[in-house]
Amino acid sequence: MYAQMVKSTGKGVKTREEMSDEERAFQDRIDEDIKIEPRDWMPEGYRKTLIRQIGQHAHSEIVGQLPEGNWITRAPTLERKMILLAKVQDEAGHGLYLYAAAETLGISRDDMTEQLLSGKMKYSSIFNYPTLTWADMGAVGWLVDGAAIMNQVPLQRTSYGPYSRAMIRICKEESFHQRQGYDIMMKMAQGSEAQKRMAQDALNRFWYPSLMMFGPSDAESVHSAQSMAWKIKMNTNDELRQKFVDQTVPQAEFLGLTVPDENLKWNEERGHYDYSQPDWDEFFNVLKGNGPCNAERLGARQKAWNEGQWVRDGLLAHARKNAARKVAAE
Ligand code: BYC
Repeated sequence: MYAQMVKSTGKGVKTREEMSDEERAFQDRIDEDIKIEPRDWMPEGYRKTLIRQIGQHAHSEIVGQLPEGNWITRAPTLERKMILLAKVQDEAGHGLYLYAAAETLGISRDDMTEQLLSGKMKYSSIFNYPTLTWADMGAVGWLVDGAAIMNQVPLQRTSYGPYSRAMIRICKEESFHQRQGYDIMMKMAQGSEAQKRMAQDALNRFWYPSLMMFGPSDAESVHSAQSMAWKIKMNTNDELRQKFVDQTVPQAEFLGLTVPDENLKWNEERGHYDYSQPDWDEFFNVLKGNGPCNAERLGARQKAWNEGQWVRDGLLAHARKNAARKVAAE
């Protein structure tokens, strides 16, 4: 299984002969699907890769509240407002589970936040696009949460115990998120001509950025081979992207909307849709900080961080006082 994975996904992964005894024993546990727990020995690269991926994922959940939070005050009905509010609160909870999972690897939440704000750590490219109309709330729930679930369901089986357990809880809530998004799209697509146009416009703008969420093509992916050998990732980026296209196209057809891709066609031989790749130059440019909303998103996180300083100071003072009292009592 391991040898097969390395062969199929390629580069940069040590062969069994190149591994130390500890690394070989670790790889054996991974191959036998035994979960790795925080106190277990792990290669430094495994720890670092997990911090990078879980941290990026946690930041995405938190930054991901911003484009939807933007619409809470403008939701069209009280019911829609309550649903959206609950969804955005769920994202905050997901961020917390994931920060807690990353903390078991020896990094603090404060360190991760500082790395986000300095640009050292990333968050998902998708959240650098604006949400311009109410139909975008539908498109985000349907496509963005849909892509997130496609990526996250396999991660429930990831090799690191705390990450895997966080993903199980998160996935339960994500499927509700996806459904509420699709429900908004249904209402819009069955509504007036103007509403239909808004739904189509939202699909047009979110389709390719959603495909980018799965990361660069397998040929360009830096981390996939090693991450798959360690079962930090369970699928390649292209595998999941294809799965997402196959699942989503019939949903768009059901809505009576058109996926903005002239090359989209069912390929009988492959048993999959053929589809156009997103503009990868745009993707890498967004990653460099040049997307439409990068500055706004990081500005909002920086503001929240600055404004929360007094809370962190207060908590620290309280903890210090308690510790001093404990020492005095001993
Ligand atoms: N955005 O070697 P690769 C959600 C970076 S949804 C930004 O393939 P990897 C939510 C990558 O970090 C989203 N950066 O990387 C939904 C690497 O750069 P560095 C969160 C990206 O890690 C609704 C470089 O490109 N989900 O939370 O093997 C509402 C090369 O890529 C992106 C997750 O984070 C991107 N889209 O694979 C609210 C899922 N793609 O770090 C919230 C967990 C790639 O070397 N993460 N990069 O500088 C993963 O599964 C993997 O990290 C990825 C990328 C598939 C995303």
